[in-house]
Amino acid sequence: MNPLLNIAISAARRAGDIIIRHVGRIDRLTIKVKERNDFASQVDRLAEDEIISTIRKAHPDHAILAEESGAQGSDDEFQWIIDPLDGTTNFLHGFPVFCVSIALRHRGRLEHGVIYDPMRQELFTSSRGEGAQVDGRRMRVTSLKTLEGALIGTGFPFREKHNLDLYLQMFEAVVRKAAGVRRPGSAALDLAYVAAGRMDGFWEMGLKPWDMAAGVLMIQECGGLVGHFDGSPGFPDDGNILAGGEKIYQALAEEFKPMLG
Ligand code: 2AM
Ligand code: CA
Repeated sequence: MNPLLNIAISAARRAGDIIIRHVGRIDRLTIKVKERNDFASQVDRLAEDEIISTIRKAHPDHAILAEESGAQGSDDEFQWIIDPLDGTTNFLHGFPVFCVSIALRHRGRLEHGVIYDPMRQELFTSSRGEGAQVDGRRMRVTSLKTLEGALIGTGFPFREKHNLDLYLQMFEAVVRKAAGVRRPGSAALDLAYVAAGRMDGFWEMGLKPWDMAAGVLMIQECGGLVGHFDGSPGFPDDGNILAGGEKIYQALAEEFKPMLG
């Protein structure tokens, strides 16, 4: 196995262990919102420090872009893109859907991606040109051709509420056409599920690079498409991501296009 992918796997597992040690340590009935958020950011920090020190031990010269500590180093050679705990709100509630996401970009191109679900101990891995695996088994995106029968994942807008009107239009269209819509609450894990064909498509607004990077590579390596709401391809730098098996991606883009200004 590629040594860089191995480092990502080892870092993700270590971070997952830290997260699991803290699950359920918060008493929702007595603790104040502020204290809960502090607790979450402490766990995020611990997990992120573990990931960064694992990487730094092997590659002190590599750049890092991480949710908690931000950007260190330049992104023109190797850059690790890290979300130490994706699905923090779920984690805080003991709702068992969250993950660690780590990607490695080289000269702007995604090379490796790892998403680890510490509750199920499921490991999703991908390297460019090598496909993607869940616990070593080859993953494939859906081959479904129409929204009828499709299970579509999404996330609700949380930051810019002015997007809510557009989002609700999209939501209505998908609810009317698809077999089901799910909102699990961890965008990175959702993207891994699209790669695995567990969901046929996915869209969400306002995501950050660390929510998406590893999952984007996985979906592409599994034959799926990733891009913008209008169906144009490419990494969604604006944070508005559309993803899915080829036909489902196109069908969602056809629904969304008339809604976009
Ligand atoms: P996070 O848990 O790492 O913050 C869910 O819609 C997705 O949005 C998750 O990947 C979550 O990542 C991200 N997100 C970022 N900020 C959020 C917020 N304030 N509330 C809910 N989700 C948020
Ligand atoms: Ca995240």
